[in-house]
Amino acid sequence: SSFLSGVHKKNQITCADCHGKSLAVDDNETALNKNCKGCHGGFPELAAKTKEHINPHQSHLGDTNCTACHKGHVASKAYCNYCHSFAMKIPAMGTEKESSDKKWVQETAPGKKDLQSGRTESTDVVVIGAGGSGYVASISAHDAGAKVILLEKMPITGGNSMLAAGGINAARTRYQERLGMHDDPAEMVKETMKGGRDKNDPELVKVLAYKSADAVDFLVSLGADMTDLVRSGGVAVDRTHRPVGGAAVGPHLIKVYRENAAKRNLDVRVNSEVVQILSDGNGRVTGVQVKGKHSGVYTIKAKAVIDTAGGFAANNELVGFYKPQFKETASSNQPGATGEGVSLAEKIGAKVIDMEQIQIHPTMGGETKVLISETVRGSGAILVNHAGKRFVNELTTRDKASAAILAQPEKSAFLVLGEDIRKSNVQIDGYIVLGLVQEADSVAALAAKMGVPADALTATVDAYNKAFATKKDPEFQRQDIPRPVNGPKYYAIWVKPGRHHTMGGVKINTEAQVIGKDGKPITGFYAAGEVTGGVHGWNRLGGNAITDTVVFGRIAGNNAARFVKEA
Ligand code: MEZ
Repeated sequence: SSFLSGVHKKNQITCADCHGKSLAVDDNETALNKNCKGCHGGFPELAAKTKEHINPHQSHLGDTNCTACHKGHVASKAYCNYCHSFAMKIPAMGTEKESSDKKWVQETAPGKKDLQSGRTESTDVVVIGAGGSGYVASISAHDAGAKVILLEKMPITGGNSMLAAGGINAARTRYQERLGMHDDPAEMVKETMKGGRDKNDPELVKVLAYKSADAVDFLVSLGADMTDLVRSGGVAVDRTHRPVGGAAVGPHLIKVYRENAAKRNLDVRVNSEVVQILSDGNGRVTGVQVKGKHSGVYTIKAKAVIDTAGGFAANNELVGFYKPQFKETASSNQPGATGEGVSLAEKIGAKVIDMEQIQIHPTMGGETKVLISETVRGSGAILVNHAGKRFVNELTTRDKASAAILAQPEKSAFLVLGEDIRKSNVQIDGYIVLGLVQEADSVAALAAKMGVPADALTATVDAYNKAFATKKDPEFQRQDIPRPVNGPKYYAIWVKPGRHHTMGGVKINTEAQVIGKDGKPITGFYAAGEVTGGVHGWNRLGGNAITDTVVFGRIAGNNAARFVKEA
C-alpha cells in the first residue's frame, strides 16, 4: 500500500516493529508512538533535522503523538492544516485539504463488534475535554485525593487553550505589586461586567476576579512563568499576565499541564469521545459512555463528572444556527471546538444560556485562521483603515473594535507597528514566519506595500507618536500608549474580524455545579471553562478566558473530589 505501513514493509519493518507484539492498539496509540520515536527520534531531534520553513516538530502544539499526523493505514495529514494551509510534505500524505469549519470526525469508527463489547470501568471523577479547564480540574481533583480519568476526543490534548495567545487576567498579583502597579479585584469585577454589557452572572464574576491572583499563584506552583504584563482591551491597568518576552500563554500552559499530568501519572486518554453522560434517573450523574477510536464504545462509572469540553466557535452549523450572520466568518478555534459538551449536558437536564452570544475577535490575519493577538495592540500597535487613518481606540472592547472594522467599506484593516513594539512581543516574529507581516524601511514605503495613501499614513503615525510623547490621544482617548511606532523598520498586518469565543453554554453556580432546568444543581455534575455560560456575559474581555479555565477548573476539581469523598 502507499500508506506508511506499505512504506515500512518495503523497508523490512514488520507489523510488530510498530505495533508491539500484541498488535492491539489502545486509544492513546501508546506503543505506536513509542516505537515511532524509538526509531525516528523524538520531537527535538526531528525538529533539528527539519528543513521546512514551518517546523511542524517545533510548533505551538508541542510534543504530541506522532500518529496525530502520521497514519499507518490511511493517508497521513499534517494536523496543522486543519487550521493552516502549509505546503508541507509528509510521508504518505493525502491530497484533501480540510477546514476547521468541518465537524471533527474520528478516522476510525468503532466496528459493530466494538459497539457490543460494552466493557465497564470505574473511577471517582471523569473529566470531559483535555483543554486548559480539563487539565486544571483533573490536576486539582487528583491532588485532592480523587482517582481521575481525563478524556479528549481529539488526537492531541490542549483544546482552545493551546491556541491562547494573550495571557491570564488577574488583579492584585505579586507581579503587579513588584512593578509598583495598583490593581483591585473590585475593578476587575467592574470592568468584566461592563465589558460583558452587564449580562454576566455577577456572582460568577466576583469569584473570577477575587480568585484570579490565586489562580496565577497556582500556575506558578505548577512551574509556569507569568511574569510579563500587558494591557488588554476594556481594562485600565496592565492585568494580563504572560510568559517573559510576551510569548503566547497557551502553548506554555499546556506544556506545563502535560508535564504535571505526567508527573502525577494521570490517566489521560486522547481519541476518546464522550457520547453520553449517564445519570440514574433521579438527577444524579453516574458516569459517561465513551467512544474510543480503537476500543469502541465503553462505559466509565464515576461518582462525579466534570464537563470541560469547550465552546463551539469551530462549528459552522451551530454558529450559523445561533447567529446566521457569523456563519461564513473564519474561526480562530481548534477543530474540536464543536460544542458537544453543551449538548451532552443539555440531554441530561442542564440549563443552557446565552448561546447566541458569539464573540468576534477584531484581528485575525487576513484570509487565515491565525489570530493576531490583542497583545499586539496592547504592546502599542495601531489599527489603520484602507485610507491610512486610525478609526477606533485600539484598546476598546472586542465587540466595539470588531464593529468598527466591519463598518469600514473593506471590512478589514491593518495593524501598524514599529521596531520597539515588535521587539516587545515575540509573537510578532511568529507572524513574520507565517508570512502575515509586511515590512519596510519607512512609513511611506510601508504605505505603498499596504496600498494606502503615504501622506495619510505618515500623518497618522506622526500624530500617534505625538500622543505617545504627550500621553494624550485627543482623537481616540486611548489610555495606554506604551511605545511609539518607530523605525528603523515599520510593519503592517492585514486583519479581519473572526469568530473567537462562545460566551454561552451550561449554567453553573459559584461552586462550578451544573444547574438543571429546574434551577437546582445536578448532583455530581460540574463544569468549567468555555462550555459554561454566564461568566463573560455578552462580550468577553481579552485575557479573562484563561482566568475562567483556571479559577473554575480548580473549583470544579476540588469540589468534585470533595463530593466523591462525601458520597
Ligand atoms: O483572551 C483572549 O482571547 C486573548 C487575549 C486573545 C488574544 O487576542 O490574544
